[in-house]
Amino acid sequence: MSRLVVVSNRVADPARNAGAGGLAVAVGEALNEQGGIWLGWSGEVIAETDRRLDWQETRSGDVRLVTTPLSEHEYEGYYLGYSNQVLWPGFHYRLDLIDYSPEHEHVYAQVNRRLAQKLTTLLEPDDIIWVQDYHLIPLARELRAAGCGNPIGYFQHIPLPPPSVLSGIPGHESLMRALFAYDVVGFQTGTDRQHFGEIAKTLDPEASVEERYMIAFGRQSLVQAYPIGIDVAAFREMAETDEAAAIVERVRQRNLEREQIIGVDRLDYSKGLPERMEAMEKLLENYPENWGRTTFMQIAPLSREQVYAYSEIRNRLESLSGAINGRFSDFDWTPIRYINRNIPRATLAALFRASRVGLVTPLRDGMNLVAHEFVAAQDPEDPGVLVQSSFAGAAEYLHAALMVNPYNINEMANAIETALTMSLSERQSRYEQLYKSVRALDVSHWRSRFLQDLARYSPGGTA
Ligand code: ADQ
Repeated sequence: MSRLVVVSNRVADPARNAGAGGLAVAVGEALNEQGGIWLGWSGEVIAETDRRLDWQETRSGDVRLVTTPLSEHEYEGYYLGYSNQVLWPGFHYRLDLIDYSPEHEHVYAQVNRRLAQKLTTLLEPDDIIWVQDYHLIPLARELRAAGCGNPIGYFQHIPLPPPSVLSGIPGHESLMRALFAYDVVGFQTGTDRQHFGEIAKTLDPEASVEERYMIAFGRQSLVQAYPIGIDVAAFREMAETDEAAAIVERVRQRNLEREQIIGVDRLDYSKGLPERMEAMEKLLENYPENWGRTTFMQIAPLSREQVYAYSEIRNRLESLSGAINGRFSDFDWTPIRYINRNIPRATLAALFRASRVGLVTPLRDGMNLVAHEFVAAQDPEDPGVLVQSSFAGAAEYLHAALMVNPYNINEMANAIETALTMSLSERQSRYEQLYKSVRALDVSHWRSRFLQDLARYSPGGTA
């Protein structure tokens, strides 16, 4: 079997993945099965002059973890700058939040070159290379320039906007051209793939877009939607342990006869958190029967705190939750519990199970794995209801959720009320359909579909 080489912004130890989510588990398991290399940033940031800019290598079973720290300059330009102040907002349709500097774009390209240079010293002829996400779009182009003929695949975890929005991202042309250096390009949804076809045609009038392949800039790539999911059985098991049952019981006792609504998101402006709090306020205004009877728990660990847009949204949420609690709380009831901490995954699973409603209402999201986790954690006999934004990638796959427009606060409040008052039989029937959808998207399918296509559709492959 060929070795698998994964390149991602951050590297995790696959042997210590028990508590981790999404990407780390999916990629770690593939590496454990196939053996190979995982290359990327160690997470350390060091001074320019520090000699430790060198690479470090550790082993985890059959997997070599090859990591480098970033210099302060690289961290600033590649990570905080171009990746997270240009590509992240731009790909999430937030051109208004782009903060661009040509120097940052230059450093982004330099870091990609540095990673590619290291990788070329490690590669063997039949290695298969799988690159993850928007931090590393130019990597294949750099590898090709260095003479690498191995199969290289790219998966984008975040959305891809249509050409009219994408064209606002400084450097977009070069990035889109760079994607055609990959043999396989994967997106989360059919919509993202369709946008890529439109973009290819906009940028290259000779481009051809077919059902499986696209040709542009003189190269052909296999381009497909490979929706990511979670390890459904593992998450469900976590929600069904005795420890989980004890947490569910504790939540129920604390809440007395009250229903819990839950939201779990990194604190990011793409997740629609202020709108969600406003919807809670509207629910209490329009349906006062929920006073004293419903609590909303929002868990939102802080992320990317050095970026201004993130401190701004944090301030906004603190003042919103404070204002709503000030307005509606009583001596024995607080409508919003707002928590900025990371919570162990087993506890999250139990909290999902203890909740009557799950709010997954991003303004834009590649997939959103919390939607999958909420469903996987439910008690089939007495399941909660998923309220889901139609702008989450998950909306393309999880049809039995209550679908909402996260910009329409009234509509969201009404959907929450519908969820809170839904009959047991409707909850069960929606849950059954949702559980089927979540199972069909299990992360093992994502991984094997992508890697099979990459192995088949490669220079020496059979496609
Ligand atoms: P994210 O934007 O991070 O991922 P998401 O898919 O929701 O978004 O995954 C977040 C993960 O973090 C979930 O597994 C969740 O349980 C966990 N998490 C969130 N808050 C937590 C907390 N307080 N404590 C512990 N765990 C917490 C990006 C894209 C998404 C895409 C994924 C996978 O933005 O659109 O679905 O990658 O491709």
